Amino acid sequence: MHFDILTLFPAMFRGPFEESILKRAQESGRLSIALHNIRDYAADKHHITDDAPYGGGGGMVMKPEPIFAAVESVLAGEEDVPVILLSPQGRLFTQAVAVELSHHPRLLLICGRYEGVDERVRRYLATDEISIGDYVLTGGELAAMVIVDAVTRLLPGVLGDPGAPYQDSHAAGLLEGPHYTRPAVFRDHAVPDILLSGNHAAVARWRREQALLRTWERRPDLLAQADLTPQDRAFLAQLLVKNARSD
Ligand code: 9D3
Repeated sequence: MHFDILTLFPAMFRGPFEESILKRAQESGRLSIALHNIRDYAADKHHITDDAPYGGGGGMVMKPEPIFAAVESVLAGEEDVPVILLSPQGRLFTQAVAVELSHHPRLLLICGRYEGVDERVRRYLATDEISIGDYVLTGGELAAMVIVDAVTRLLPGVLGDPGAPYQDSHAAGLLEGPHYTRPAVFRDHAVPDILLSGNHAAVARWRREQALLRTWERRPDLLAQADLTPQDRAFLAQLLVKNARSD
């Protein structure tokens, strides 16, 4: 996967991209990231990238010319590369969107600043517009980092062993249950006996039920989309009955 990121603040990215999994993915050639400073594409003497909004009002708007020039120069006629504008008005970034994006070989991300970008960027340059959630950031840079991170871990080979438990899609769409490691008793708090029992089938069932329980308690909205077995549904039905009795 190759990412081109257009930003006024390329230095913001250096730390997150130079550690851990993103660093290793780059070293192994599975990920490459090119940071492009939008300011370098401003044609005027002062490299101005923003201007006052037409119609008045406060704040500044990012000018279209440097962003169009940057995208055209970076893509150099290459077709079918999604041009993604990060903005609070975009479609919500979810795991399904991360999976969709991971199927492209190359993505271009445009990070806005100030009150936003000139509407012509959205209408005539971007092919997609994404928000990472309903809260207000100072710009698109952190959103771009979130997308790079979530997409990269989906690329083949990036997380290593394809049979590893954390790649188990069985739990997809549910919250995870509790995890424990040594010691078996920490400050009087014991690890659940079942995990020490050696009964693998019973452990698997317990973990599944803990995941279902936690999802039901904290994110019941997720259950509607989750891939549930008849046994899962029976467990949830029994939770519902217990809950009704305790009301
Ligand atoms: C007062 C109107 N504001 C919209 C809520 C203006 C505004 C605030 C912050 C316009 C842009 C921004 C900067 N945010 C982003 O560029 C951004 C963002 C976000 O703020 N939240 C979630 N996802 C994203 S992606 C890009």
